[in-house]
Amino acid sequence: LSRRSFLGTTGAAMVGAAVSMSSVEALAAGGKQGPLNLVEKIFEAHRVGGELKTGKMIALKVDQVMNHDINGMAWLEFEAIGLDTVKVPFAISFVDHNMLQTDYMNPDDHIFMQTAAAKFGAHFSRPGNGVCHQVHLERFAAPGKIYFGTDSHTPTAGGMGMIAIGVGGLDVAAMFAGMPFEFNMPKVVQIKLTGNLQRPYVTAMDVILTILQKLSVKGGVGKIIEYSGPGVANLTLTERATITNMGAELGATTSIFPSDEQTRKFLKAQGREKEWKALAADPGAQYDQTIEIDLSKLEPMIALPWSPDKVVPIRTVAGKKVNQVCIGSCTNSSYGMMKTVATMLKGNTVDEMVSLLINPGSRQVYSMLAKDGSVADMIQSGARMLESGCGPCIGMGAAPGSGQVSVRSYNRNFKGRSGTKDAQVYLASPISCAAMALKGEIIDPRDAGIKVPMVAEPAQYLINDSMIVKPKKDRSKIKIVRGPNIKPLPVKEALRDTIAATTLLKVGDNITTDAIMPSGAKVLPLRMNIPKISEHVFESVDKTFASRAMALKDKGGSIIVGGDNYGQGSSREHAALAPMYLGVQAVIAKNIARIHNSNLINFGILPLMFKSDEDYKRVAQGDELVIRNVIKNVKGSQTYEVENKTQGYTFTVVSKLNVREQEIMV
Ligand code: MIC
Ligand code: SF4
Repeated sequence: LSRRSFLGTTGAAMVGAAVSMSSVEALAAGGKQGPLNLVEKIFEAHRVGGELKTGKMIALKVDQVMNHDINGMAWLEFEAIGLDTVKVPFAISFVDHNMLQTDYMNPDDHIFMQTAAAKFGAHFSRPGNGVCHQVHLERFAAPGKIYFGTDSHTPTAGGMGMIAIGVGGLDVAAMFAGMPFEFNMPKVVQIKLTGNLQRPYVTAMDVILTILQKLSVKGGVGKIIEYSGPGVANLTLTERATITNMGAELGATTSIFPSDEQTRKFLKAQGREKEWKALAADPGAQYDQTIEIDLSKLEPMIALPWSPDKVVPIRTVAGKKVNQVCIGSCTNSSYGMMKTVATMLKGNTVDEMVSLLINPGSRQVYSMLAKDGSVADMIQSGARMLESGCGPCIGMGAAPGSGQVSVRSYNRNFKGRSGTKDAQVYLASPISCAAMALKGEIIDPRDAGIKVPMVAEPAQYLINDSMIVKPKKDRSKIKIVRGPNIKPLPVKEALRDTIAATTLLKVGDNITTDAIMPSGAKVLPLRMNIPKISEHVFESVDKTFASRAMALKDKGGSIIVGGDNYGQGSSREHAALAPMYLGVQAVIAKNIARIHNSNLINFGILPLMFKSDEDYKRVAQGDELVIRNVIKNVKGSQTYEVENKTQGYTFTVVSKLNVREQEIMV
């Protein structure tokens, strides 16, 4: 293993931890008797170590792995591991996020990604081919498989009856290298669906918005959501994918649907019927919790600014003027839904105060809409067509004006994510969005007086994989192209035995990775340039954070104090990597969101939890804290005494690292 980068410590530890785990732990033990739920079935078929038991460590063989262009770093990390080829059955890189080409930076990233994928034997989905989750669902997802990606919405593929989980880039680099994935088995929650949706006005988006209203952005933490019940059969595969996509907003590890005739129908229409198999929970399977939802009772819903769980029925907030509407993204881009929108727009005109932007999630859907005339109907109505990519969802173009109201069929509306800090971003179904674009105000689509057709998914999709570059057999002459935007990985220091650092920032509950490390057109092109991107850490919360942290970097460094669900939202590893670069030693929070927690560990920042709310309340920004015997405690009691030198008292915090994480940490 190379010692050139932080992987010298972290990567080596990851490899070591994985190898020791899979050879030491005997497979014979740890199985489960009796009826299995769907998650357990797929886990058991992939288990290479550990136990199939809630809260216990389990190691899984991985079938498919992906990264995308804002986590191109995963290739730098893979390089540092020192292998010349990926060792996982299927690997793919997508370019879909960083699509604006206003200078050399993003195109440098694209060519780096393409040549790295080619060199190491991965597939490459070219810019313009679509958003990773939509494309993966169409062309690669298959029932029963296990799939990991550097993106929190990887669970979109759970609609296909597979396990699909979002993780950090370094985890993906390890999986590119063929390592199993090890984690603590989450709880499995059953959501039992009954009844039928009141189509066309009530959609899959309204299902998941309703679930978000009930469970909140913390409701899925530490859980996998398994859908079942008589209501499932009537949901199409693409509707299921909308629901599993936004399971990420619940904080769930992933969400999954059974594989049935709907699944077969979709795969057949994609020319992949051979990949189908039926999969469902055994009768009598056990769950940690069961929630029932009657689909017939749902109505059109909307999430208010600035959290996807601030959900209310649309009719309760009707009448507010709308300035921008965005339809598409990885959440709601099925052909059927897009064609429905086109038919609503046909012969009508978008309100003169509304800018309507449409980004179909994949080139497949876009081409089909172009062929059948839907794109012309959209353009004629006054819509602005964007390319198949993330676009406005991640603030890459189309930022709303100051204080403007933007309604989107997307999955996230965190403050500032649109590119405009005070823009009021709402989330609703594509049908609700189209009605609002025409009426110029927030309106329940049932009250808009617009005909909404029922457009079914087609029996045959338009298949053309020419923008997915397959790996070549002879890769010896391929050179990885590194433009000036591709900077080497920063070096990670070893974990200190005594952390004596300043509480540089204290924040409240539900702080998102968007707040820690913003996205948007100015920041995203810096993803391969850690010193530069680090200047933007926490800029919307505290403009001086980065410079104050840099000043303390050589004087003991800093500590961040967080509330509940710290680091919720995305898989953004830069939300850990950039703080590491700025000298952050530890995060002490009430609790830390799953992917962010592992990103912190991967980049050597110690994730610690308060034992009482009182301790959280008492510690103040600016306090000097000292934590001793860190190394011993990481591998031992995982309990740490923290001396607050400024206020003169001591409190206790804990870490919850599994064996593998302990090895990575020290
Ligand atoms: C997002 O939707 O926030 C992103 C951009 O797709 C992220 C990925 C990232 O920031 O690295 C995600 O969801 O994980
Ligand atoms: Fe792209 Fe938005 Fe989907 Fe993230 S949530 S993958 S930014 S479309």
